[in-house]
Amino acid sequence: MSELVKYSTRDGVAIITVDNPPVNALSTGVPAGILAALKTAEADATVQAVVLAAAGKTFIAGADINDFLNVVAGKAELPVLHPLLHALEDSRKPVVAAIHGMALGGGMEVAMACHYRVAVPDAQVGQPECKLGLIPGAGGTQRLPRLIGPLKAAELCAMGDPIPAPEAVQLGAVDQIIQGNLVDGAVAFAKSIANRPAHKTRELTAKLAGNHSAGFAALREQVRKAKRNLNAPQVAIDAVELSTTLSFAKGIEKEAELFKQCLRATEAQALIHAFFGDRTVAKIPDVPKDTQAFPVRNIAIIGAGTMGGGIAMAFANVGIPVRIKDTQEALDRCLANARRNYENSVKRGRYTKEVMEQRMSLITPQTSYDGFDHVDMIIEAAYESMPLKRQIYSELDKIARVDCVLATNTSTLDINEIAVATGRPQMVIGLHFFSPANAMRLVEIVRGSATSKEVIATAMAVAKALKKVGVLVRNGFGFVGNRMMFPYMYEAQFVVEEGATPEEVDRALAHFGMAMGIFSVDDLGGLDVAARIREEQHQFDKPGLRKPLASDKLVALGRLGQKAGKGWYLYDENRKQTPDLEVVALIRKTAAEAHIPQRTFTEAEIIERTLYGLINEGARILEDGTALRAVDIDVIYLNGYGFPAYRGGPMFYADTVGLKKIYDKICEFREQHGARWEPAPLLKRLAEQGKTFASFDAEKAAHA
Ligand code: 3H9
Repeated sequence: MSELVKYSTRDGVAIITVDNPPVNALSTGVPAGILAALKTAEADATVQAVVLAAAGKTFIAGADINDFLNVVAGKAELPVLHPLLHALEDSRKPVVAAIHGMALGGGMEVAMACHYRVAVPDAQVGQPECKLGLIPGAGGTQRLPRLIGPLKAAELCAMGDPIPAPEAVQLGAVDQIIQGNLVDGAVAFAKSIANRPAHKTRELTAKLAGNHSAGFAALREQVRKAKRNLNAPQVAIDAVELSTTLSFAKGIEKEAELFKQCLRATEAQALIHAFFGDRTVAKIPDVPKDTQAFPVRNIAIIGAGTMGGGIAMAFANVGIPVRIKDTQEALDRCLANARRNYENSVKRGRYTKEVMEQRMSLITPQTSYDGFDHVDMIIEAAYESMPLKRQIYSELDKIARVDCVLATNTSTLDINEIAVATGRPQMVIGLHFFSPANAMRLVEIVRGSATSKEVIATAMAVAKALKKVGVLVRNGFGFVGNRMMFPYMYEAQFVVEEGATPEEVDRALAHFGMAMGIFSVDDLGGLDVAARIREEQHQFDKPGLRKPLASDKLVALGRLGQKAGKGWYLYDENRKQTPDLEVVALIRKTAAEAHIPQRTFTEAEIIERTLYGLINEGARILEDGTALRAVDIDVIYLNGYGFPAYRGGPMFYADTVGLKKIYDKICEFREQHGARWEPAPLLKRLAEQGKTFASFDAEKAAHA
């Protein structure tokens, strides 16, 4: 038949099997292959019914997302699935979709065009297109409401989360759960319904009846809050609502129009960039996929502070036993925090009390190194002090197995200096978790100059096992994320010293889409922590370099941020933040004493002054190889720093603005504000050549 679609028959039932690894996407050749197989089944008089199944780990996971990039680049036409879907629906022989793994997007749309859907109990179905800035584009917004009702359909299309097969049965999207072998069960099911008249989903109308306008209005509001600043989820609701007023044919036409509008918007391109970015970061040119990773079946942590405790929970959450060492007092606090955290999740219905107890039982607190000689990985999460870390590592060197991976959770210290405190620097790596480590998705994986490829492969595998995204970076102050944050944070402080308020700056950043404004971030991290780093790193020692002034004054007043109840803002006992006129007065006084001219700022100016500094540092990081690719920087900022996914990350955002425009603005800032705004050489080069950071990545990949 075709390499991508296999055909066989059994007991009068044709079995069409999509076989397009890894996820059976509807790539070129797949829809045509299914259609050809269907024709064969229809022409075969011995066939009474058809089963549409898929090989490998999943049913069809959707359209091939690469095709969309080609469409936007003008290299391909949009794939049209309707002829296949109509053929399935119009087939004279009943067609049963047999679902395992996931039926997503176009995969669910294919399944809904079949006359019946059966699934294994742990299968999931959904329309996740809005997570890519899209809406279902092959009838999903018109068939799903006919199966499960318009409001539920709109909710699924707008939220994008898949639902388990048993729930899909209750809603009417799946007809039967198959226990045991799926294809056997599907064939038996197909035989049982072979002589019954089959419904065409597009002709169903019963569930569309009634007035749903109040429900749609409420859903729009709910989605507006849950999917802040996103357009596609709202468009998905619009498209589903059309199913209640338009014929199926007209609804499909309108859906196609809306789909195309979404596809051409920056939102879709940014979210597709983020989707592939999450997967690209796993590809490390000099660490091939088949590099042997060390198994990590159990771990130990040194330090039961906020980070150590969060890391312990992250491992316990995925069933990996953890020993955690500290003083009894610190351990008691850590375990109490973990329990409180888990109890909150139980209260919210995320999991049962039994799951919580099982996770707690995986964390073993201890004040000694007992058992550290058995574990596969030791993560040191001690206070940020080089002498302390060096001492810990020299102790570990005597205890840990030779094949034990030694990871440090430092966010500022030199991995190489830590590594040489052991006789095995090749086993040492940085695992920079972000707080709260049990919840935040990002781990910067820091390779030292001696770190072995096997240890890198192990760290990447551990991040994946923790359901986090691990991004490999090189050693160097602040690695990638924090190094870029400093120019961003200081520029924000200069802007307030020139006349804006912290609230105005944070509001502009919130409107841009940042999860938190930079002053709120500074309050969360602690102004004293930032001040210590400023001191230790001699960040402003260079003569002529402008130094932020107000932050030191706040520290001197004990305004250390959230933990002190006051920093750039005031905080109540629930950590609710309010602006503080005293802070604004202090900033104005400081500026007057330093003769800093005052002015007002537009939101656009605030964004340029703050984020262009961050992007400029990103360009330096790319050029000096601290990050492997621009997309790695984007993934770091999307997953660890609250950068809005619909802008694709700072480097992707820079490409959408245009590097020439950013470069010109930075040159203008250099004229106005001096050498700290020196444009990064790579930015200059790319801007002059009319190129993008994405093209830089592509050229690098081509030469790898
Ligand atoms: C759509 O269907 C629009 C329709 O309405 C019709 C319009 C006309 N295409 O995630 P993994 C790759 S929109 C191309 O690591 P997992 C992925 O890049 C689509 N490639 O595996 C990776 O490649 P590599 C709606 C895809 O087991 C490899 O497969 N569907 C696609 O952790 C393995 O992926 C979605 O949004 C694709 N559709 O998770 C579903 N999907 O190895 C998107 C995956 O080179 N996919 N790849 O890095 C997923 O959510 C997850 O991949 C899935 C498996 C849950 C299926």
